[in-house]
Amino acid sequence: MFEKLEQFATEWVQEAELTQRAMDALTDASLDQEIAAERRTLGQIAWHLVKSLHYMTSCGLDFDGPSEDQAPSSASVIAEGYRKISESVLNAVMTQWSDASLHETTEIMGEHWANGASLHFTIMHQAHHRGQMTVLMRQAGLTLPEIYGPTYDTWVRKGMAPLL
Ligand code: NI
Repeated sequence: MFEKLEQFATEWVQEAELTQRAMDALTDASLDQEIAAERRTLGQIAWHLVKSLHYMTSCGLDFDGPSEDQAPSSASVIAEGYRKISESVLNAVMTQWSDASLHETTEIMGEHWANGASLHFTIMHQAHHRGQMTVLMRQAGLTLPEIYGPTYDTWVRKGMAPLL
């Protein structure tokens, strides 16, 4: 639950930067990497992150999002889509809401959610799917960006034994 717009802005800028790193590391060929046969692919999860930010419009914010439901086959289109909407959601929150708006509630699937809680959920949801992405990215043979700390590749690059 965020109580103040500035708290959200600070956290969002950091989290969006980490997510953008993952998005920018995608390649077209990697997008077809599946969780399991006939289940979501890396491209679909990445696109879900782009699309799902637009759910915040159901809490009264007004900003544009991509209309395509199907995940694009271009990694750069997905990465640019994320760059755009992650800035749009921040801009909408900061210009259309006040600290008081964060305490106002919206009914979401029969539950009353404070807007500040919805924003927090958005960040947690993003971290969840970003974690799924990095596993699939590894399976697709990509070099992973650092998210909350060094990766296997970081240790190798530094000439150190990778931590288990
Ligand atoms: Ni989801």
